[in-house]
Amino acid sequence: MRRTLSLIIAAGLALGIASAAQAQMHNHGAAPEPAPVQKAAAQSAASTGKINRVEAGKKVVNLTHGPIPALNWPAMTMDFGVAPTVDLSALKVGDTVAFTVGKDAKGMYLIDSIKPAK
Ligand SMILES: [Cu+2]
Repeated sequence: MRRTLSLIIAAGLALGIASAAQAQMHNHGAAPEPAPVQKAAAQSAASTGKINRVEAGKKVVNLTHGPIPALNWPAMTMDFGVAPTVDLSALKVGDTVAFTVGKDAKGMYLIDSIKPAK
């Protein structure tokens, strides 16, 4: 009995570790939070990053960004969707940029402003 219990605990710990590892994974584009009756007033979080790729036609940029404490994100490299109103034509690979990221109507993270940073 005691042995069974510790096996269960060990399994639970393993699961806990697995889900912690998953939280580290880079998939915060699709916010898994079950959005309750929450805000149309999504706040934007500001950060800086470096451009690795620009796909102006698809409105996607790949950035290596610093930590974004407001979103609880570590530093990472990722693709971002970019709001339709944002002009990507001035951005080049290798540019350091200042950007803000908010959420679109579906709760997807989306860059709502981005510009070269000095
Ligand atoms: Cu990221």
